[in-house]
Amino acid sequence: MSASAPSQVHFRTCNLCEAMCGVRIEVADGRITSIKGDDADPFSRGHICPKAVALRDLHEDPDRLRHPMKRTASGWERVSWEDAFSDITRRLHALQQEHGPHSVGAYLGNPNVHNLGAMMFGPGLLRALRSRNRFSATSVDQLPHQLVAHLMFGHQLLVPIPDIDRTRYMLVLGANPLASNGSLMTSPDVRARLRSIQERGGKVVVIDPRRTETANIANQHVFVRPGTDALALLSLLHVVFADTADNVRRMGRLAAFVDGLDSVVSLVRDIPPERTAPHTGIAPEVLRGIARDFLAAEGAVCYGRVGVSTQPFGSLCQWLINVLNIVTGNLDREGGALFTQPAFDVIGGPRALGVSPGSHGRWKSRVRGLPEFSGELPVATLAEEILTPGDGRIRALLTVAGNPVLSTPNGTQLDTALGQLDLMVSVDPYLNETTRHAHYILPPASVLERGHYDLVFHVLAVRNTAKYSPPVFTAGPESRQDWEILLELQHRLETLRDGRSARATLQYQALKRLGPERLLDVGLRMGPYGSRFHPLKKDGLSLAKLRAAPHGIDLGPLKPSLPGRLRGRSKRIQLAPELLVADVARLRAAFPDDAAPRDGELLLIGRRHLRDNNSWMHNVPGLVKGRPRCTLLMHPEDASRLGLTDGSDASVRSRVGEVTVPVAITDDVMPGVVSLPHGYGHQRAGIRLQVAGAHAGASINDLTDDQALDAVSGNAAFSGTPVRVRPAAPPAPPSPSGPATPAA
Ligand SMILES: Nc1nc2c(c(=O)[nH]1)N[C@H]1C(S)=C(S)[C@@H](COP(=O)(O)OP(=O)(O)OC[C@H]3O[C@@H](n4cnc5c(=O)[nH]c(N)nc54)[C@H](O)[C@@H]3O)O[C@H]1N2
Ligand SMILES: Nc1nc2c(c(=O)[nH]1)N[C@H]1C(S)=C(S)[C@@H](COP(=O)(O)OP(=O)(O)OC[C@H]3O[C@@H](n4cnc5c(=O)[nH]c(N)nc54)[C@H](O)[C@@H]3O)O[C@H]1N2
Ligand code: SF4
Ligand SMILES: [Mo]
Repeated sequence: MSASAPSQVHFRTCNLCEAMCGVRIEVADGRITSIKGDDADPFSRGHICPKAVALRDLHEDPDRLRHPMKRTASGWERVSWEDAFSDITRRLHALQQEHGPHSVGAYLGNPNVHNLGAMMFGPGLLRALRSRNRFSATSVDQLPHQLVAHLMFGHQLLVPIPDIDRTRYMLVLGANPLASNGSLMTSPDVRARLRSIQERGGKVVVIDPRRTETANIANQHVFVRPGTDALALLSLLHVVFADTADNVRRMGRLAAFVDGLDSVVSLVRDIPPERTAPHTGIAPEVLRGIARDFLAAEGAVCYGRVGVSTQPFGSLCQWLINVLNIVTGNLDREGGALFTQPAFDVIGGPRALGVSPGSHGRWKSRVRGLPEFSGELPVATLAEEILTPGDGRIRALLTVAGNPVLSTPNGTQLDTALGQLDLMVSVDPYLNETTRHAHYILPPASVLERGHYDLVFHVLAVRNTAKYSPPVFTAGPESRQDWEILLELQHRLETLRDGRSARATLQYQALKRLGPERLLDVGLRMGPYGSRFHPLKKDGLSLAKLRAAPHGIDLGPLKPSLPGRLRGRSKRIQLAPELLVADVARLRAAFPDDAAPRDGELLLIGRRHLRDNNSWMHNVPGLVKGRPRCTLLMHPEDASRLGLTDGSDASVRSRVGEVTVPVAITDDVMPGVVSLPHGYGHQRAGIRLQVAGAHAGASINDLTDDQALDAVSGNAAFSGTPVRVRPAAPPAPPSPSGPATPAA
């Protein structure tokens, strides 16, 4: 027997979801032999979910692309980085010369936010494109949170974070952290954290059209008709204000820097729970009970996520949730909702290393006139911007870590549109439903071959911590990091446009040498805990300090920070931004008092499973094994009315499309509601995902409607898509007289 090399142990943060779990990775002979939770991580304390081991599977996946690929008439061919970069930038430049800067669009997907290098170098490339046609997964996700934070607190990332570890009452709308592991609430081992609310005598209440995994461990679950949460929140506020206490006093110290209380009070005066109950399905006494408990708790917080953002009144929901926390004195208070103080401060730190405070409506999309937010347009309009002829049409598209064919509304239409581009370039490790349309795919090095620090999720975490993860493996000489690809494209585009200048070349070379790590070091040193290059502050945080603490550093619980942390000119909280107040009229018009229910129509909602991650982890065998999960959940009453049995195939039809999926009958969904997970639909031809292809499922976004938006923000309104469901036609029996001949 030959002796094998001793194994090495690496500590790291898992970057697959927002929870930032510490992992302990053992490597022997260049291969991963184990991945476990890191017990010494001060934040996650050993917790991981089943996806952590996928870090190895993703790294080793034979389908993961390892060199640049070019699509040719005879199929995909390997090309050199040099040939790819030069041909791509030459063609992009030529298109922009001929058709203007906006003829090139860009779509940035979710994994960018989990990638230090992409976060730091993406903005440079986008600037170099000079295009107004920038899109991202933000507008199928948290756009309302950012718009509302921008309008109320003066910065798009000033998102109040639930103080889950100290609260005594947590009201959850449209989030299922037991499956998602928490979102805009980075909280590893969220189950334990929710349990401890209950252990200290507090309550967890979930409002959701489905009795979810989270609802199952909550003290109370309340069904709500999809898309009506804004009405419920208005009525909740009505009850709060009808309480005898003084409205100003109730806000406590916040009253000194809050503007607009009176407009909110008068807005909800005629919206008692009795008036909204017929729409929401929530009994008035239930809502009154919630208001009572919320007011009585020593520290209460209302938290709403994807289910209340991706709906027609997403911005109203996120606004009213903040309003509820503020008017009950629970913002900026222990046990309520607080702002973080991250070590790398993209909000309050140096401008050059920061994220802009946000902007709204500086320009509109060409076809539908949808407003820009912070330099981006709603992705629901991407397909029509490609398909609609005329000046300013998108002719070339760059996608970076995105799969919009499966993740954006009316994916079928986008699928068609992508096929009509003059040039499409995808920075992505997989040949999938989206990238199959690319002319070039540029695959980055694997996640374990790069250093990691969560620039974004520390901003959104329930506790202040900091951790740097060095690479586990060294990337080969032939591979490129995401940031290197983005920087190279940027530099070449700028050179083609502006000519070769000594200054630009120096800047490019300097950035290339610095890389994300050195920039991170600068940000940490300049940050609130940093050493600031000051000799007397040498104990402060720096990259070296983080390297010396491989499990991460605890910086303590969230602390009150207002009004100092507010941004914007007024440095005051805007409780009643005009844009949002005005949208209440649209809400009221959508739900008139005498509305009659629509016959036979069901409302479609999504769902997540612990073992999924949007569209891109179905190629990991360990995560897709077991019973198929892409099923249509349906209440027994609806199933029997429609003649559907458990496990039978149903055809689901919406305004934009039709899919066939097996039905799973359960009273976990409310009558009138059906649920399908997103991220499936891997049956499309030409993808290179062997495992996912064998677990194809159907894409919910072949049903969701690109015209259904939150009108204020332009966010996709997935929740509550009207659908009709019927038994799928059984496959035609084979004809007894051989193959059928076409009818004459
Ligand atoms: N396992 C896993 N984890 C993930 C992901 C994943 O795909 N899989 N994705 C990651 C990403 S990108 C994100 S953004 C987060 C999202 O994190 P969460 O927001 O927690 O996501 P979901 O589990 O989809 O929870 C949304 C809930 O909203 C409910 N809902 C739908 N419509 C309505 C409505 O009209 N009103 C109300 N009140 N509820 C409604 C749904 O039933 C569902 O329970 O998860 C992240 N983590
Ligand atoms: N109906 C419905 N639709 C939804 C949702 C829903 O709840 N319901 N949720 C929405 C939400 S919250 C989100 S965030 C979006 C996600 O939307 P997208 O970001 O468009 O989709 P993902 O499925 O996350 O695809 C990620 C892509 O990034 C690639 N990738 C993974 N890691 C890396 C990397 O390190 N570098 C690079 N360059 N590429 C990488 C993967 O191969 C994949 O192609 O989907 C949205 N779509
Ligand atoms: S919960 Fe999220 S961060 Fe933690 S191990 Fe699972 S995927 Fe990774
Ligand atoms: Mo997301």
